[in-house]
Amino acid sequence: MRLTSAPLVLLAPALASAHFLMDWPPARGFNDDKAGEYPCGGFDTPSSNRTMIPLNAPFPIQLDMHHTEANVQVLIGLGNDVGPAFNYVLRPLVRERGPNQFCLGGMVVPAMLGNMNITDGMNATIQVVTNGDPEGGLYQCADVMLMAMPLSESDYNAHCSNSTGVTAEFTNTNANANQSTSGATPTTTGSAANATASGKSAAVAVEALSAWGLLVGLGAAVAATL
Ligand SMILES: *[C@@H]1O[C@H](CO)[C@@H](O)[C@H](O)[C@H]1NC(C)=O
Ligand SMILES: *[C@@H]1O[C@H](CO)[C@@H](O)[C@H](O)[C@H]1NC(C)=O
Ligand SMILES: *[C@@H]1O[C@H](CO)[C@@H](O)[C@H](O)[C@H]1NC(C)=O
Ligand SMILES: *[C@@H]1O[C@H](CO)[C@@H](O)[C@H](O)[C@H]1NC(C)=O
Ligand SMILES: *[C@@H]1O[C@H](CO)[C@@H](O)[C@H](O)[C@H]1NC(C)=O
Ligand SMILES: CC(=O)N[C@H]1CO[C@H](CO)[C@@H](O)[C@@H]1O
Ligand SMILES: [Cu+2]
Repeated sequence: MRLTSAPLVLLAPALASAHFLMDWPPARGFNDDKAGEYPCGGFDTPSSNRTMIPLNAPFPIQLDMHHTEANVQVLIGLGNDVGPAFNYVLRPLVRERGPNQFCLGGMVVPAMLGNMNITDGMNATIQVVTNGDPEGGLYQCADVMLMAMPLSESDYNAHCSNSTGVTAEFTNTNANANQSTSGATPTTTGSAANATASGKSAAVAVEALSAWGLLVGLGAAVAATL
């Protein structure tokens, strides 16, 4: 992103249709025409240059949103070349509003995902899915190495900012972001609506969902304070 930020500024009008960009961890690549191809927006080959992210400790995902609202979901696949196998949900559907910088804070890859023990140095690919223009999905992937070392506060903060007016509602719905329309009312379950109604009850409701239950609860609390 550091390398491309200057051209992005220059080309800003031309990039109005760029859907969304995954700035950190840096995406494999972005191609406006292929952004709707599952998985990874047309980039099938893992990057040889992986970004180190912490295992079992919080990290941010920094996105650059080019729509005024979007449904956002974060998936992860474990291994050196996950192909289309993004088997774990790191963050269920988030309803985001407002253009430009959007940070998904407090992301955590737990030491155990499903029945997989994640070890220091294991590789993985994180995929951010949003809804399309107006149908289908938009996809961006980042290849990472999971390290048993937390991010420093300065590293975290350097990759987590929200533009003024950007808001997010966290849900615990199972809906995939690419299955919901671009409208203001994505298809969600009753529990999703409840999750945004009260941080406290949301935390209780999602606890059974284990790995990301706490995060969703925290997220709802954050959303409630916005
Ligand atoms: C939609 O995304 C899910 C994962 O969230 C994926 O399994 C599915 O293949 C995608 N659908 C299409 C049509 O690409
Ligand atoms: C992770 O990927 C890198 C290349 O990006 C590779 O050098 C390394 O061996 C991989 N780690 C494991 C545990 O396979
Ligand atoms: C490798 O990744 C780092 C951090 O993501 C980035 O700063 C650097 O420019 C990348 N290098 C190459 C050759 O892509
Ligand atoms: C940005 O907003 C998101 C969602 O509400 C939150 O997770 C994140 O912590 C915020 N980050 C900053 C730096 O405000
Ligand atoms: C994961 O680690 C736990 C605790 O060390 C162990 O009991 C379990 O058998 C491991 N599971 C796998 C699939 O290796
Ligand atoms: C479990 C639960 O409390 N479900 C409620 C969620 O909210 C809807 C209305 O938005 C209620 O109808 C459900 O009973
Ligand atoms: Cu778009």
